[in-house]
Amino acid sequence: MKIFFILVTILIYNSSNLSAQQINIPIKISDGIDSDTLRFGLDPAGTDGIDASLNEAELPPVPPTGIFDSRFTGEGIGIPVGEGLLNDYRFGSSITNGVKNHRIKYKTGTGTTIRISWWSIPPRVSVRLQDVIVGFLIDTIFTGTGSYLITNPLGFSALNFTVTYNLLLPSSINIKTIVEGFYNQNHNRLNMKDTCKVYLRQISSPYSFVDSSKSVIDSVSFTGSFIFQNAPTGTYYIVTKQRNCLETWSKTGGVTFTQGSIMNYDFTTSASQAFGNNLKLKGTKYCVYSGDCNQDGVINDIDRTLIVNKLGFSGFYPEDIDGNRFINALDRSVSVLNSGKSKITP
Ligand SMILES: [Ca+2]
Ligand SMILES: [Ca+2]
Ligand SMILES: [Ca+2]
Repeated sequence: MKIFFILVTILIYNSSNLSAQQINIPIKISDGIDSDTLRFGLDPAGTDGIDASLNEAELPPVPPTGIFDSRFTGEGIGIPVGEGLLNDYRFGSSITNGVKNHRIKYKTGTGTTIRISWWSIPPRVSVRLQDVIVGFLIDTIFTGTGSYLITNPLGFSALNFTVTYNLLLPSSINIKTIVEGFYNQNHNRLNMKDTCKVYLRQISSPYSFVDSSKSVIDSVSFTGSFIFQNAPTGTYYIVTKQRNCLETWSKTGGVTFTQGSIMNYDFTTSASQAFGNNLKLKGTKYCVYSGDCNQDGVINDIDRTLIVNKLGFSGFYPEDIDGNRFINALDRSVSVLNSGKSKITP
């Protein structure tokens, strides 16, 4: 008897381990007399179908009139779960951003109304309940803790149950970078603030884009905060692009990126902070090369011609290499000095 008890305990322990879904949210459906607990959520092993490993099992057919029942169904939404499920987990994880379409159906036993209750919907998850007829006769969004009463469960015997997950927290990198031409050594500041675009790229060929962000580089701190909404944790190259500078890649091998955290990267401390040491020392700061007015990745005669054609212009132009809002021989001279330089990529 004792051995049997231990065996059962182990079996229960193992099966609860098996069903450790990453996101597992209960709701209760009750007709006031009888009730069921239904569960939904996400797991990397989850599919739209029946996932036995996640404790999903097809229910028997809906019982006859007079017997309470509630379940997730795939009817009408193209989800292949047969007669339906008490547990309906889908593919995803604790960092998923996305929408999952479920449908619930229910019938009263001896009760006359249906109450749906929830008490542990996690932050950044919401559920929209809608009637399946037109979608606005019942249309309510629930989060956190609460309940919803359906007074006419014969008229509304099924509801669309749309779950929105916003679990991927934004990540940010404070990037310090100096545009050579804008940098005023005497005052240790930039002549102007300017927008910088940053791309995260894979560290192996073909170095695909992972995410991008845009921010303004402060003229005193030389830093901008770049928010990334999509990139998962990994190792990436940080690639900067600015108005008239060479595209510049971060150091060889890439940079560790931790999703949901605040990180820092400094291009100004040494040449090797850029791939191929593609930075220029100005005073004590390593700067990105200025002069690529047409942003083709190389500084050459074409850029110089663009500057010459705008000599005497005032305003905000990519040909204004030093950022003083005026185009003259000084702008041209920076481009000439950097002639022949090009972006260096893995
Ligand atoms: Ca499933
Ligand atoms: Ca160019
Ligand atoms: Ca200028």
